[in-house]
Amino acid sequence: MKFNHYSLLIVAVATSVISGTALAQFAKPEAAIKYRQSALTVMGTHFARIGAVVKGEVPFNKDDVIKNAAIINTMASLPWQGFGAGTEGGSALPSVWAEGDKFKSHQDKLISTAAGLNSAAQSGDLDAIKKAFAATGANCKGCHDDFKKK
Ligand code: ASC
Repeated sequence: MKFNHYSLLIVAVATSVISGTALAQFAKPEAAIKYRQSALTVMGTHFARIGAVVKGEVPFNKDDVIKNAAIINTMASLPWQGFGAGTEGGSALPSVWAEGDKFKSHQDKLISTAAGLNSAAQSGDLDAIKKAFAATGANCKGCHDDFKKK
C-alpha cells in the first residue's frame, strides 16, 4: 500500500513536470503565441522566396534556393513548442488542442517535406525543387485549413 502511494506521487510529480515544460519555456502564453507566429512568419517568408522561383517570377539561382531551403528546414521544427497547453488563441483554432494527434501529424509531415525540399535544393534540380516545394506547400495549406483561423 505504502509503495502504491509512493508510486502515485512519483507519477503525479513526473506528469506535472512534463506538462509544465512546454509553457515553462515561455514567460507567459502571449510569448508562446508570438514565438510560434514569428517562427511561422520566417518560414513562410523563405518559402515564398522559393515559390517565386518555382513560379518563374525570379530566375533560378541554386545558391539562393539552397539558403532559403536550409532556413525552412531549420524553422520547420520550431513553431510547435509554442502551442503548449494554455496557449490557446492567436490565429490557432481550438482544434490544435482538441485534435492533437492530427496536428502532430502535420508537424511531422512538415519536418519531412522540408527536409525533402532541402535535399532537392542541394541537388540543384529545378524539377525536383518544384515537386518538393509543392509537397511542402500542400502540407502548409492542409494544416492551415484544419487548424488556422480564416
Ligand atoms: C506560403 C506561406 C504559406 C504557404 C501556404 C501554401 O508562402 O506563407 O503559409 O505558402 O500558403 O499553401
